[in-house]
Amino acid sequence: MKYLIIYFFFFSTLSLSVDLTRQKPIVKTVYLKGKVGVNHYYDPNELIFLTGKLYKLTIKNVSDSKHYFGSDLFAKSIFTRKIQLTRNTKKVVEIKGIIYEVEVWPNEELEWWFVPIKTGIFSDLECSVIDNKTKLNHSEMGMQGKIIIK
Ligand SMILES: [Cu+2]
Repeated sequence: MKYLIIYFFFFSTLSLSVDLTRQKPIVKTVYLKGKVGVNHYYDPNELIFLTGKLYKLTIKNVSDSKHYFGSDLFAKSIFTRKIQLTRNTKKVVEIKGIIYEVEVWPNEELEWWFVPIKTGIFSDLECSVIDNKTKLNHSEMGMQGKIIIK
C-alpha cells in the first residue's frame, strides 16, 4: 500500500502541467520620481526578473509629471497576463493583451502582471515625455533604465 501511494504520487506530479500565469505573484514596485525643470527618474532604475515566474509590478507615479514606462525589448520577452487598476483597494479596470508602454499620471499607479519568457538585458526603458521647463524629454534628464531577465 505504501509503495502504491509513492508510485501514484511520483507519476501524478510528473504529469502535472502548470498554468504559469496562475502562480502566487512576486511583488515589485518601481517609482516614477522627479520634479519639473530639475530631474526625472525611475527608482530603482534597474529591474531584475526571472523567467517562468509571475510578477506583479506596481508602477507608481510619486512625482509632479506624467510618465511613460516602456521598453519594446522587454515587452517582446514577457507574456502579459493583465494590467490592473485599483481604486481604494477595489479593482476597477483590467486590460489584457500585448502591452509595450504604459503612461501613469501624478499620484496614480497601476499593476502590470506578467511572466518573463525570454532572457536578456534591455536598456531601452525610457520616458519620452517633454519637460515643460527645460523642453528636454525625460530620458535626456535621467529617466532611463535597464531591465534584466535571467
Ligand atoms: Cu517621464
